[in-house]
Amino acid sequence: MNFGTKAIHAGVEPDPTTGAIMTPIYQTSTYVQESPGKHKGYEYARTQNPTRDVLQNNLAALENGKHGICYASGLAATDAILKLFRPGDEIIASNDLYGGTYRIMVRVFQEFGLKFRFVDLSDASALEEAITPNTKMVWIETPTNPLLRLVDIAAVANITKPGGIQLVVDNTFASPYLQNPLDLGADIVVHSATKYLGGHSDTVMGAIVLNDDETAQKLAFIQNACGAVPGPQDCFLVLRGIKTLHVRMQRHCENAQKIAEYLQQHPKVSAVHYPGLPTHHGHDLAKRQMRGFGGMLSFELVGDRMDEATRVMESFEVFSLAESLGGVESLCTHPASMTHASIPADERHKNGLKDTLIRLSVGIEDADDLIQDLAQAIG
Ligand code: P1T
Repeated sequence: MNFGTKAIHAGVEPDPTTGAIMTPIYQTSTYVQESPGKHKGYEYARTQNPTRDVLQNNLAALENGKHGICYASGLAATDAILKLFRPGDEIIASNDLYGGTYRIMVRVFQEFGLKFRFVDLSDASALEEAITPNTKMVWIETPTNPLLRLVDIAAVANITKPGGIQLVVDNTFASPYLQNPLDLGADIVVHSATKYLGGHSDTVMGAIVLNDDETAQKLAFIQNACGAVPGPQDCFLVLRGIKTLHVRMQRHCENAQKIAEYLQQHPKVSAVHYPGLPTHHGHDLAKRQMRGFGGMLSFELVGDRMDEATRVMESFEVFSLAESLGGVESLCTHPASMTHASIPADERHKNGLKDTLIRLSVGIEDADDLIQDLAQAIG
């Protein structure tokens, strides 16, 4: 089955009791048993829910994986993965990554004895130097948030595989339509389903897809034992969002490419970070690893002045200034004060994230209107 057909049909069957073509929202906390232990496979809704089951199976199919497991948010999914490790275990993560991911690693799990090292993995050979006998996991985003750096998943997997190190790829920015990390050698794929999967800025959710049965069992145990499960209404919304994922992503990519090209020739713009530009350091890798360049980009203004960046962000009429990404509407974000504020300023600066960086989540409106909005805001 090809992607669009899988997005609409994989794991989805008409409702067995009524034939409803749309998966019902099983809004229930418990299930009636005929006799103690004699039931229809469902006992309590933290443990199992039919709406959630359908979504999990659909997501597994989209990522070409065996198991899909959903959580209450992207960070709840990250939390579940980090709980697979023990004090003393070392984790190497990309140095450009979502601020909340950095925060849960350093402010929560480091307190419990996990050790983290943040490395620029856009050169995969830097990883070899960072690995120690205690390294248990490598965590990458590609493209990264917010600098859109590319990491070579297959090259990293070649380094992690022989030592049995788990390779986790946060595939939120690409979505499964553009990239399937498991096919490239990753062990675990994680998503903030809040973003492109949901696609309509109306729900918060996380998802994990993987092939290994034993790790899947542990993650499903954590899902139930720790309880960070998504509600059935949210599962329905993400399932509905996924039905148009392929169509939305095509327009996100088209619009973002046009905007990146517009910004690149703008005399007041000094840098544009978008893998679809031939000048991007990872353009050739993106062509190999992804099926399109995505809807996210970031840019810098000539002069690097905060007052000028603020003026631009306040001047948008179509773009909305807000955290998050991946919805149908275009958003503008200021990473230094919003999504990445939990990373200390000196760490951000060291990694190349300037206080003046502006990030765009390019929506699926008409590209001409978006470009006109940028033109009037930048001036
Ligand atoms: O917000 P939540 O569903 O918990 O997902 C966290 C998360 C994980 N991974 C990546 C790459 C992300 O971008 C996020 C959330 N990011 C934003 C809210 C943002 O605006 O960047």
